[in-house]
Amino acid sequence: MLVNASLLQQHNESLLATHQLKLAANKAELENAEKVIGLLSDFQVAIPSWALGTGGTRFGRFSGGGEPRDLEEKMADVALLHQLNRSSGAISLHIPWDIPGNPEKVRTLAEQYGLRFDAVNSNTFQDQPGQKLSYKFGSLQHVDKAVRQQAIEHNIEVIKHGVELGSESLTVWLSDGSCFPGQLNFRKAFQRTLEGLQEIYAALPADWKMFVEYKAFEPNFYSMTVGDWGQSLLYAQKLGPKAFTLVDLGHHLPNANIEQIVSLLLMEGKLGGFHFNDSKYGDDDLTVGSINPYQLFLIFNELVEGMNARGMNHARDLGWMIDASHNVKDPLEDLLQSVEAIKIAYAQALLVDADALNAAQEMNDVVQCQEILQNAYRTDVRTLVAEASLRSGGALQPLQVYREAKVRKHLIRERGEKTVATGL
Ligand SMILES: [Mn+2]
Repeated sequence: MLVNASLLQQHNESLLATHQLKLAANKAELENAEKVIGLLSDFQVAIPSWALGTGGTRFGRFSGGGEPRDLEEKMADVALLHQLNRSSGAISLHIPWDIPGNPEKVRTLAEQYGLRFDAVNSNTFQDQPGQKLSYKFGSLQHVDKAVRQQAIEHNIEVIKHGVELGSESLTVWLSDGSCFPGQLNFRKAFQRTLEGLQEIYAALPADWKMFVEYKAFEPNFYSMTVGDWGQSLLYAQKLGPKAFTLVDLGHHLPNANIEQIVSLLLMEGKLGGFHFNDSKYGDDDLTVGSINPYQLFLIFNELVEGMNARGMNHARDLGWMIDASHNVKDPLEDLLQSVEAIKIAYAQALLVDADALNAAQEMNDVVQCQEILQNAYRTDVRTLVAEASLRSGGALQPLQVYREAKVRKHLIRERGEKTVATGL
């Protein structure tokens, strides 16, 4: 469902006077306010299909009601988010959970909603019903060539689905690894995985990218075969120019300096994409910016600095996506919060005075460096984010409209109390 246009308009009108006062104050204080608003309007964050339903833990899953039951309903949910914030104009599919039955129909629907298809995601971390061979001991790393071949074929199948929908990238996340010392020969596991990735890479269309996502631990707890950015970069370098590292914020060991990782990957031209979420302990899949918004800002600061250094287009040259799914919030409300947090951090990073920071760094003026960063971080940019949404036809306060329109109540009436959106 989409929100009634007149309700959206009423909402914006009711907040407009106060909004304009705040905007005038922002513009008086920030000389690049207009530029920031323009960049925010261009910025789009892809929504993963699996975040539209309530996530679970290995202990249980509590359905929220009104969750999308199929791909069309998932697209409808993303279209609603995009209607409200004008920044969620892309959807990332998971195969086999979201195999498009009728690609042509799905494409037409996406066009009607103004959505495009972001990276398609393969799945060799689960056994599917009727699957011939098991991934219990890994997929591309497996000691049995037949299992490796099955995983390669699945990834090529995923590319085909993506091509049908107009997607331009494949994200490969492997759960491969080992749970106990001695279980695996690290070198053989790496080589087998590389060979598999090479076959998948060879099946990529000319204008496609492959994102190699890493993760420090879980589901394997002793070693992961793509365990950190060094290993991912090694694969990406060996694969070729269409292969890139994908950084998922939750896939690091505690206290890792993710902003430094981002900076160096950008320097090497090997940062391909991003999965946003937040965490306190591990891969917690919590709402972006809910635990450590300063870290998110520092990451964006390096992204902006690094992209500018390479003359990259902020909105188009990297894949931006949310990857979170948990179990206590309305997933759509959570996604509105996530996108808002991303735009806030991005806007704050755009406020960093790069020349002044560079000058302070060259003078070893450590205090001034911190002042410059924190001055940007402590600026309230919410009005700039709201203005970008308003100018693009969205809501000044997307979450508020979502609640005023009683979206979840309508969705439950339409789809029922107990529906399941993900394949977990
Ligand atoms: Mn991820």
